[in-house]
Amino acid sequence: MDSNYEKLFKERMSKECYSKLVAIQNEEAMEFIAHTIELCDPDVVWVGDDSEADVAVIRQMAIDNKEEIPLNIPGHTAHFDGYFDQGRDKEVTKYLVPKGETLDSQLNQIDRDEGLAEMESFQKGAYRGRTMLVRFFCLGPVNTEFAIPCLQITDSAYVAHSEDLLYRLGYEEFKAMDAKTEFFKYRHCTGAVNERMCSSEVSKKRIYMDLLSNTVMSVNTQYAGNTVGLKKLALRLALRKADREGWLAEHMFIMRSNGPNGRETFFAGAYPSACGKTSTAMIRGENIVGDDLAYFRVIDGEFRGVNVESGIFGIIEDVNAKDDPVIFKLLTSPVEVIFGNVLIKDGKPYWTGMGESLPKEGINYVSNEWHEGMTGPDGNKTNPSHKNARYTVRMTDLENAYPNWDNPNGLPIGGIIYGGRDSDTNVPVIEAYNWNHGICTLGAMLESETTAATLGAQGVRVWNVMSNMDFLSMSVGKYIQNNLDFAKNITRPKVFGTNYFLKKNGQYLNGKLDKGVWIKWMELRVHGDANALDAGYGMIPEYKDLKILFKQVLDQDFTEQDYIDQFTIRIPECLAKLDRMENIYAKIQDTPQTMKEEMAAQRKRLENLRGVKSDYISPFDLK
Ligand code: SPV
Ligand code: MN
Repeated sequence: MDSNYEKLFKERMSKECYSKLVAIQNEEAMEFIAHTIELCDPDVVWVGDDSEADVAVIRQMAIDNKEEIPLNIPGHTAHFDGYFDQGRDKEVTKYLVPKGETLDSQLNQIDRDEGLAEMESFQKGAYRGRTMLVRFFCLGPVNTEFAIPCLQITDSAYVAHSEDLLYRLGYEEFKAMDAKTEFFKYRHCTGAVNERMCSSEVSKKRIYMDLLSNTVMSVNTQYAGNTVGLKKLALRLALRKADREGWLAEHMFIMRSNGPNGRETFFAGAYPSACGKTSTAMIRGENIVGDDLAYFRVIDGEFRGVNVESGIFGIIEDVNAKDDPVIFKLLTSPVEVIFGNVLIKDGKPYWTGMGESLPKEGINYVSNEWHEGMTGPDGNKTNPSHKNARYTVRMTDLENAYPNWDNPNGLPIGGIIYGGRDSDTNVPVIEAYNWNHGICTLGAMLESETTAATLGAQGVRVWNVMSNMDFLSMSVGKYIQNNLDFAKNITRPKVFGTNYFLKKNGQYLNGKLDKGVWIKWMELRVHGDANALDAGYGMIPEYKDLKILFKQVLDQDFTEQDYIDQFTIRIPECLAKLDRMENIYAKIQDTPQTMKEEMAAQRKRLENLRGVKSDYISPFDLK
């Protein structure tokens, strides 16, 4: 090792940490660590390996430094983010673009030199009086072709603790890798904090991504979507790596649906945040493989996927014993759980929709002395728990985890599902005619009404390509083309669309558990075991199959009127959606030809159907 590093490291770390560090023989990693020490100037540097003892050190550190508060149930802690730090912050999340290079104009960006200088000015000295934590993790199953090693540096034990729950440990992966192995690097600085240990310099919050060096830097934020390097920050880097190497990195869950006679069918699904992604992965009677991020590769001619993560950072609002029994049980069991931005009263966590009445005061995302009716620092009304309050748990603590969820070769994907929050256009479930039609009209035309998972107004309909729009690190056209091209010569998964949010007279038309029926119908379709009707923009279920499935899965009667209400083809709304999409894609320079053709063909089919039938077509009138 470079003797300058040796001196720098030995000065700030224990002998034990030093020997852990030098067992990793990677110059790029050492340089990144050394630069961070020089820039951020920590009092102490702590290096963790994959041992249980080190994981325990981090957990305790988060409590000792008051980033987490222990709760009554052993293993449970609560963490709070600042009032203005309750979600991913798109405004200040930017790509660093070197001079002379261009990045798609849709992407938020800043000149690389300018951005680096600004970031370094905010990170300078940010670890003074603090401990710099050096951690090694792995995206995807370790020691496989999916694996991407990641080096996380942070001064937040909460960030490192979250990563222990959410990701596979990667110290051994780093020790084993050679100098050429590509890895991702993250430097996070909490920055100035208030008395609640939350980042307080809101105006200096920044999340900058350097695609050139596979590095993400964040400062003056704690919310996991902005700081936990391996989550959404890694997804942006992984998209580029996948583009170079010919695989796919997606914002998708993976789950197993249990079909007739022990048949297993795996589905992956993309839904914008807070639109039913986790609950689809957790459908009762089925098994979860992962709930947020998936990598896909072709292995031996098969389309296979892995869960990039090993835990869940899920939305807690409305998780209750009736609707989400498995998660609810876990959240009340003595396993490791980090509650984020819930309400705490007498050591017990509370959240909206948990199925019991909430205390009228306690500690929450607003204050240590919150009470009902209190307004926030922005003058707005506050809630007991934040709408984007979350829980962090390990996959292995879920009783419905698919036993082989960590299969090193991934799992064969039978169906891909795209779903958004849509009150008036799409039917609850539809199947694309083929791969290209599915990618273009369900994935690339995905729209959703906004939620609290990102900062800003809620309920606005926004276009969100494959629910990956927030994380794209290349042009939209190229990303769609990569999806079209992926796995060209293999049997591809079927592509489906779902909509859990259809309304009539302001009321939702579907119950929360109905997705259990849609998945069974999709399972049958993957294997050609059910017929379907051509609705002009895809294939929809027949009444008789849904009637049987509603009885089988939910013991409910599905009436003809239910079928008509839910599966009426709304041609004006479908055409309006096409208008919006054609407008959007006309402005995108590299819209794939296939995309244009699929949109034009869709329009023609819908117009023909309207010509033969009417604007609103009962599914009973389709043949
Ligand atoms: C999402 O918002 O899509 C999440 C949570 O999964 S975050 O970590 O904020 O990305
Ligand atoms: Mn997500």
